[in-house]
Amino acid sequence: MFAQHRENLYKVIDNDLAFLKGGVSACWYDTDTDIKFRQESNFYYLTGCLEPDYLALFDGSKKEFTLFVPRLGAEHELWCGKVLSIEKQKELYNPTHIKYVDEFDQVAANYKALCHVILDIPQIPNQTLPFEQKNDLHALLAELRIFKDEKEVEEMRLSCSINAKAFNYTMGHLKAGMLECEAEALHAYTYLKNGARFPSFCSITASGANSSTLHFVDNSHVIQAGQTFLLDAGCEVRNTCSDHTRTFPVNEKFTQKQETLYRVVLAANKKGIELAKPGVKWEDVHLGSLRVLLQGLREAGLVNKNLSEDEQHELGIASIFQPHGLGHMLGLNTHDVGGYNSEIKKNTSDVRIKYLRTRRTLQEGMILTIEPGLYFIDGMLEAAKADPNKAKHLNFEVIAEYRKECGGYRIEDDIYITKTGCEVMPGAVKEVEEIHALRKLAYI
Ligand SMILES: [Mn+2]
Repeated sequence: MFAQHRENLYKVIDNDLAFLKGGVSACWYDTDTDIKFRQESNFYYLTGCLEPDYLALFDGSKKEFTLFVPRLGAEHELWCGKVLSIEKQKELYNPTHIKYVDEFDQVAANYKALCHVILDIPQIPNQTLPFEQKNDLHALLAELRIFKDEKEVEEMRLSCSINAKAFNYTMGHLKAGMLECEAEALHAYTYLKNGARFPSFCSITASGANSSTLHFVDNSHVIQAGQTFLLDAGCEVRNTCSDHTRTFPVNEKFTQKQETLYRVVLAANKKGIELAKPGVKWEDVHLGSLRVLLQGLREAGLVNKNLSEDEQHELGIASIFQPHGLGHMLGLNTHDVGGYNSEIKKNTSDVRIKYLRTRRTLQEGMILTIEPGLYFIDGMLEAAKADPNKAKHLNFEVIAEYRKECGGYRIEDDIYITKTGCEVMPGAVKEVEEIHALRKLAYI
């Protein structure tokens, strides 16, 4: 997998060089307490190396890869364990040449070509290089990283299947009276039990109205009976990030109103999955899903059914309830690289698509999330109320009734774009009856 990634790199850098500095080991502020190390994704993509303080130099003219490893001694062995031999590291990472980091300047002096680099990762101090540099490696690698090969898809299936187990376990064990962070623990217990060491981002475990904060990470409230609960979380398998969201009742079953809105979001989720295929623009998938959300809101009475659906769609009425985009690229980062580039620009004028994390046309090999949502966000609703063009489409009394029982909703799956459509990666249960069955187990 990594040798193939390097081949792909050599094609785009031609006879030039590329230099990458891996993630560096770090401690909490002014202490000697280690921060768990997580490799920088581009470095991992090209080397497969998961350890800190390495450098890598790629020579496009010879298609050679030199790995520079830290020179670690007895002091390191005392605190951190056995130091891998040079032979072992050669076997693990398969570089053309292997050198120590302190030999870099001497080795680099032999090269003269233009060097593509990444200089703008805040946590990684820059390196002085003896080459003429071009800071475009981030963009070059992003164009490669958006297309996943079969081995990367396998890693993603594994990451997703562990995350699916963690979600099902949480849904089968969460009870009223627990803290939101206990839900985080139920989820983490399962992915750790299955060998995934890291969450792919700060888990969002939000009860009731807290789930209308899109990136809620406080997770400190007591979960109350009768609320809805939103779990948005993922894990990493060798840096491959899964990312799912499920919304479920704190009680054994959704109330009628809770279930009505759940089914609206579920229909929008399924529409997104149905529309995602090669050749289709991501914003059309987003808008298609958003229209289903609008139709559901009309049927449920939150949006005025007597006025034109087309007009409401154009006006972005559904975006009052789901302001965010339908999803994002997924891979070695949760919000993965490659959403935009110098040709694919954001559209900030259309309220429906201004928060899209990509505007690409879908192609085979991409992995994205599909995550429609429905939230009651005071600021959004107040702004709509103050705008006569929008206010007439909304039934604020009905919205107030729903808000008494319903927090925010999101249903997120991870999809892989195939030749003809998309494959939904393993995910937790999402049909109402399946959710109710798991919730029942929680109270046995
Ligand atoms: Mn996501």
